[in-house]
Amino acid sequence: MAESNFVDYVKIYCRSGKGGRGSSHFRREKYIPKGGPDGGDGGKGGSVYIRGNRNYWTLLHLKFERHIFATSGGSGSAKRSSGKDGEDRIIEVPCGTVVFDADTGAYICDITEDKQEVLLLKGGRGGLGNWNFKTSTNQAPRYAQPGEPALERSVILQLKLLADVGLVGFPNAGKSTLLSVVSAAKPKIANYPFTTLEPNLGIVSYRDNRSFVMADIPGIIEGASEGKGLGLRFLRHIERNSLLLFMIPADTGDIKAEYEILHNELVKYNPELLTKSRVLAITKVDMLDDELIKALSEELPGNIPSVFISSVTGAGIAELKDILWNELNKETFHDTGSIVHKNMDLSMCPIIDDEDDIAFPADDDDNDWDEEDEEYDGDK
Ligand SMILES: Nc1nc2c(ncn2[C@@H]2O[C@H](COP(=O)(O)OP(=O)(O)OP(=O)(O)O)[C@@H](O)[C@H]2O)c(=O)[nH]1
Ligand SMILES: [Mg+2]
Repeated sequence: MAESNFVDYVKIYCRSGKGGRGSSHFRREKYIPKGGPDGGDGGKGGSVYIRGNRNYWTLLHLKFERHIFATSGGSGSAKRSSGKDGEDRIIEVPCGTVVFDADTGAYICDITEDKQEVLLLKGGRGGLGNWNFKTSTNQAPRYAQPGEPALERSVILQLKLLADVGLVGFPNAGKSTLLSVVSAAKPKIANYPFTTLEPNLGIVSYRDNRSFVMADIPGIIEGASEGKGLGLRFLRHIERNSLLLFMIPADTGDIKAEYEILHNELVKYNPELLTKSRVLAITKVDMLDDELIKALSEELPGNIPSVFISSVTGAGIAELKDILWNELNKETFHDTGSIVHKNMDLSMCPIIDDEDDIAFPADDDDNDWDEEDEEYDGDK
């Protein structure tokens, strides 16, 4: 999966800029003896922000940008000149990105809107120059403040796709085929398990120019919530879907049992998934005759709306869209913003952690502090 373009997890080391040092300087001009302190303030250090950008779909652009450093503020100088402010850095992410602290796994924020901005690290304040400290009793202060130090933090960015309907089913259930039939998406389809290795999104058009987004995620197997199959890695993409469409092929021995397995895996992963609306689709009904369909319909779990579909013949697809649309527009519609993000369990992502061999660079802008040394000569 290393070459995949679908990047939904990155770890980034961020550092804000430190504040510039205040200057300790005295006015020296011809015919102006004892000109008094005139050391300017240091500039403030740049901050690190994270911002939603709807033009991005994945975190691919951040995959090779593992260090994000804002620049430091410049030091103050003579004639009360303030130092230059450091430049901010903005990490642009797709909407649906959740940010966690990489050291503790604690949840930091969730970016769901375009242009939503969250401050990750505040730049250090600049120090005050010595002219600020002039008083009636101390008219020649030699003291100036240093700037505030930089802050640093490693964060994990995790993408949880924003889609209305999530397809949930065992491998080979026909999930990708359905997506390819109802939307313009072209996912890979083949008659073997785990054809789909990364989520696909498609826009399903409905009557009167209305539409909703459907997400096809890799197949789920028993034990997925403990990491089996493609496991946990993709389950998070259905956390935000307001509706889950369970898909079970018509030739399955025991539909109810299979539904229970899928249901249990989801609940084990995150009990909150229980609150979402659910619809059951029995797929590949072209393989059955009417009598068998009738017999099957008596065995279905009674507590959720169900529909028989065939992506090959198109049977039941219109009915499925109607059901999905109705469910999406019910009062119980779950707002994508209302999900509660659990703190991350860092021990659960060993596969991804092997990418984290970040070499921490030396703090190279330390020499900022020496730049203005000549200012100090002024007050000797
Ligand atoms: N007869 C029939 N075959 C279907 C139907 N839908 C899908 N298939 C076949 O079922 C096989 C699996 O379909 P996929 O859409 O790749 O299944 P998937 O659920 O996406 O599978 P994974 O990506 O492996 O999880 C393919 O060979 C499809 O041609 C259907 O409605 N009728
Ligand atoms: Mg598939």
